[in-house]
Amino acid sequence: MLALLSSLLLWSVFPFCSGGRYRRSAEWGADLAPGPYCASRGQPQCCTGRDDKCSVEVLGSLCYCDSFCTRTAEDCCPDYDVTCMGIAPVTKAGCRFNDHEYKPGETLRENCNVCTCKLVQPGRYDWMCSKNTCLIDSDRLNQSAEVFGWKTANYTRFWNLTFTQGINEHVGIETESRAKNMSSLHSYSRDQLPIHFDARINWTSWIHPVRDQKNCASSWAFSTVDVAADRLAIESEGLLTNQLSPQHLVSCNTGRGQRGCRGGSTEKAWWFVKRRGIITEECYPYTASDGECLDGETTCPNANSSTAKIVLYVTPPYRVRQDEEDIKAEIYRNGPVQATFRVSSDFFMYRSGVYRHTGADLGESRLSVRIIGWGERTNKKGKKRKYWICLNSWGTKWGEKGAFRIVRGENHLGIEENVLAVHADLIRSLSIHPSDRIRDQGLINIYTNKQIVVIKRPRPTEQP
Ligand SMILES: *[C@@H]1O[C@H](CO)[C@@H](O)[C@H](O)[C@H]1NC(C)=O
Ligand SMILES: *[C@@H]1O[C@H](CO)[C@@H](O)[C@H](O)[C@H]1NC(C)=O
Ligand SMILES: *[C@@H]1O[C@H](CO)[C@@H](O)[C@H](O)[C@H]1NC(C)=O
Ligand SMILES: *[C@@H]1O[C@H](CO)[C@@H](O)[C@H](O)[C@H]1NC(C)=O
Ligand SMILES: *[C@@H]1O[C@H](CO)[C@@H](O)[C@H](O)[C@H]1NC(C)=O
Ligand SMILES: CC(=O)N[C@H]1CO[C@H](CO)[C@@H](O)[C@@H]1O
Repeated sequence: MLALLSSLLLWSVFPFCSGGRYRRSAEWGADLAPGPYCASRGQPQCCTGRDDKCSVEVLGSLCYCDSFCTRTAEDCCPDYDVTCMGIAPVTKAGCRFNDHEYKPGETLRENCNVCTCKLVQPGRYDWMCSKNTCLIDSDRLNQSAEVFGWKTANYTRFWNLTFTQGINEHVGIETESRAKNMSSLHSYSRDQLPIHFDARINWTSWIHPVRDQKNCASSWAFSTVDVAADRLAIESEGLLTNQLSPQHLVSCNTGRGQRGCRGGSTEKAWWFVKRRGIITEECYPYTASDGECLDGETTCPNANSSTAKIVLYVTPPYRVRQDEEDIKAEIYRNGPVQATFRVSSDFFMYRSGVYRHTGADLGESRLSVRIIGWGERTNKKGKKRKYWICLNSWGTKWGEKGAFRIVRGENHLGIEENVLAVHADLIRSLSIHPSDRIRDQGLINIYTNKQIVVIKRPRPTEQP
C-alpha cells in the first residue's frame, strides 16, 4: 500500500520520462543469489526520484534502488521493498527439501549433520546445517580404487555418525603411548623371509578370529587379549587355544588412566595380563560396556560357563624395533603382534585394497590392531605396493572379512612405531590350567617338575 502510494506520488513529480532504462523482462528467479543488493550500496542505499546511477549489478544486468523503479516494479532490486520501503518481506516463510515444505525452525538430518530451516536474509529462508566431518563421506563412496588403491563402502553402523563419535565409540587408544619409550628388541638375523606371509594360513585355527568391539572404544583390550591368545596357542603348540576375555580388561584394568569403553593404553593392559593373568571369554563374556569388575576368586562371572575359571599368563611386553624387517621376522617366528596407528575419518569407509590415508580428517586417537602378516601387489602401472595384513575388531562385515591391508615400510600413520608383543608364560598358565587336559597330553609330570620340554617350540635366541 505504501509502495503504491509513493509510486503515485512520484508519478506526479515525474510525469513522464522517456528512454534510458529498459524494462527488465526476466523476473528474479528462485535461484537468485540472496543479495544484499540495495543494502550493499554505500550511502545512500536508496535514492529518491529517478537516479540511474542508483543501481547494483545483478545477473549481468542492473537493478535499481531509486524510487523510480517502482513505476514499473520490474527493475527494482530484489531487496528494494525491504531495504528502501521498510516493508516486511512477502516471501512464504519456509524451506523445501525433496518436494516437501518445512516450516521455520524445522530440522532434517543430512548424514551426520542437522539442518535447520532459518531466516537467512530478510525475506529468505534456507537450510543452515552443522558442518561435522561424517564417517561416511557420500562424495567419496564412489572414489576410484585405481587412484586410491582401496575401495570404500557405506556401512550402516557408521552412517550418520560424526568423526568424533566414531573415535569415541569405535577406537580406543589415547594419543600418546608410553610404549614408544620402551626399549626394543633388535638384532634379528636377516633371514630370507617369504614375500607373502599370513599367520592364518601358517597357524590356521591358532590365530583367533576377528571379533566386534561394538559401541565401545576397547580396541586396546581386544588387540591385547587376541595377541595373547594367538601366542599362547602357538607357543603351547595348540594346548591352550582358549579365546580370552577383553571384558576382563575393560572392567578390571581400571584406574591409572585406563578408561574402559572410553579408551586405554595397551602397555598398561599387557602389564595387567602379566601380573593378574587373563581369563577366558567363556568365563567372562564381552558386554561392550564398562561394568563393575566381576573377577572373583574361583568362579566365573558367567554362571553358565561350561569351563572352570582358567587364568592364562604372559611375560612382560617387549617392543619390536621400528623396522619393517624386524617386525616381519617377529611375526614369522613368534606370531601376531600388536600395533597402533592414527585413525582418519576415511578409514571407517574401508572395504578392500591397500589402505593409505588420503587427506581426510586425521585425529590424534589411535586404533589398536593385530598385524598377522604381509605381502605386496603390483598395480596396472607396474608400481609395487607393500602392505601389512591386519585384523581389526569391528566385526567380519567390515573391510576384508574383518581384516584390512595397510601400506608397509613407511610407518604409515605410525603403524610401525608402536609394535608390541609378549611370550606365553607357559609355566604359570599350565599350573592353573585344569589338569585333566594336561594329563591327557602327558604333560602333568613336566609341569610339576617346572620344566617345559614337551612344549618344545623354541624361544627366539636373539633376546636383547
Ligand atoms: C555411485 O555409484 C553408484 C553405483 O555405481 C550410483 O548408483 C551412484 O549414483 C553413484 N553416485 C555418485 C555420487 O556418483
Ligand atoms: C548409506 O547407508 C544408509 C543406511 O543403510 C542409507 O540410509 C544411506 O542413504 C546410505 N548413503 C549413501 C550415500 O548411499
Ligand atoms: C541414523 O540412521 C539410521 C538409519 O539410516 C536411523 O534409523 C537413525 O535414527 C539415524 N540416527 C539418528 C541419530 O538420526
Ligand atoms: C618418553 O620419554 C620422554 C623422554 O625421556 C619423556 O619426555 C616422555 O614424557 C616419555 N613419555 C611417556 C609417555 O612416558
Ligand atoms: C544361564 O542360562 C539360563 C538358561 O539358559 C538363562 O536363563 C540365564 O539367563 C543364563 N544366565 C547367565 C548369567 O547367562
Ligand atoms: C604350516 C606352516 O606353514 N607352518 C610353518 C609356520 O611357520 C613356521 C616358521 O615361523 C614354520 O616353521 C612352519 O613350518
